[in-house]
Amino acid sequence: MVFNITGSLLGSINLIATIFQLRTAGLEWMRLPVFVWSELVTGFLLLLSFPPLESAAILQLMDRLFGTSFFSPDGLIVGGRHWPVSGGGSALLWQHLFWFLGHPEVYILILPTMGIVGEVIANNTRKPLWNYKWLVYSMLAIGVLGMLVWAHHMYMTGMGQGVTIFFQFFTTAISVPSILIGTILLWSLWGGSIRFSTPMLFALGWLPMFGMGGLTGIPMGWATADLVLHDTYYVIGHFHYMMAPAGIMGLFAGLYYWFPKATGRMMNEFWGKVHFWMTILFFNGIFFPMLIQGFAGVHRRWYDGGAGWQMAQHVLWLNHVMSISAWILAVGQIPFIVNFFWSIWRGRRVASDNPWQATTLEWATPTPPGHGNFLHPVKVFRGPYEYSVAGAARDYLPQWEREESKLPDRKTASI
Ligand SMILES: [Cu+2]
Repeated sequence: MVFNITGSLLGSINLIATIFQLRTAGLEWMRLPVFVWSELVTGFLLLLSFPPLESAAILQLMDRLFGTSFFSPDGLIVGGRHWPVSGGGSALLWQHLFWFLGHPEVYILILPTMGIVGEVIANNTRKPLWNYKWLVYSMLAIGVLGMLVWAHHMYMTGMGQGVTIFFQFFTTAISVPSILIGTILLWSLWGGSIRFSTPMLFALGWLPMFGMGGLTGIPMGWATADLVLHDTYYVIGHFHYMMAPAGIMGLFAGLYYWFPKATGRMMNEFWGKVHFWMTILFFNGIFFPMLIQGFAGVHRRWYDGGAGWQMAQHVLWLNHVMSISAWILAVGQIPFIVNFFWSIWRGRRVASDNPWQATTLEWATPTPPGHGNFLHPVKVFRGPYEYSVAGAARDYLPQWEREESKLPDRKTASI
């Protein structure tokens, strides 16, 4: 805990110092790329949600080793014997502390991918993100609301109607910024001259996967629907759509996008596309059938996968679909692994420090970036996504270049 608090303090001081440093370099809040925003919100969620879990883990360790009973109730029988402690603890307290990490953790994993997808979409549509500011506000709103919804995992614990209503309300509320983010990123495609590069394919794949993950979550945010769906494969399907197809598609988008900056070489586009199609198709082959099985009532903790249950018989064949999809998905990662390592040493060298003709600051660094990142101090002159500015010589105006567009007032291209 002491380490946590010290770490948090040092982290905050570092963050504030960095922000001051950035302001003197001309970087205003609304000039930050969305990926930086997403990492900022993620950083705060990490600071706020991990210490409670770690504290809870220490308390649990004390229950196990030193005879305390933070989480052990009265009359607990383990292995046929009474638990040899005083009791009086609450098992539900453990569940609360776990989900106080567990829910924000979901946003910790998905928020950075929202940022990555924003970067990749702006770069590959060659136009500013539509409603950049509302994308930022939505991510901030998710950061705040994400701390207030943890007990929607616990409707079945009998925690009472008042508490349930609180968590239903905020769970429903958090779908608003989430849907806004999906909509903003989707509408940013409108009217763009789209480059279907590998990172862009993964970013485009992220959109429907994030949609599936988000929309399938809404019914479970309501206690009445959750009575039916709780602990079924529907939950597993929903959760994995968010964490695996959406989370991992976003991760790959970022990996293919920043690979040339990190290594100085391009990854192979053809094998990147093979990897994309294998991944998106077979991800769905695994997780979509789970939603169907969940509606049929297949329980997540049946040891036999449903074989011994009458109500599961007509959806049992989907287990094979999922298993086969999982194997093909694994095979589909081979092109990526080979491409990744082959490209590190043998890939085509990048022609410039900015091979995607991007606008954000990381592309002003040498390739690969050395110690201290920038060779010279950089100054920021404009918003993060000044693509296709009318009157400009090229279809992108990097943040660090002084050249002004001929349009009168185009300080933030994002409104
Ligand atoms: Cu949750």
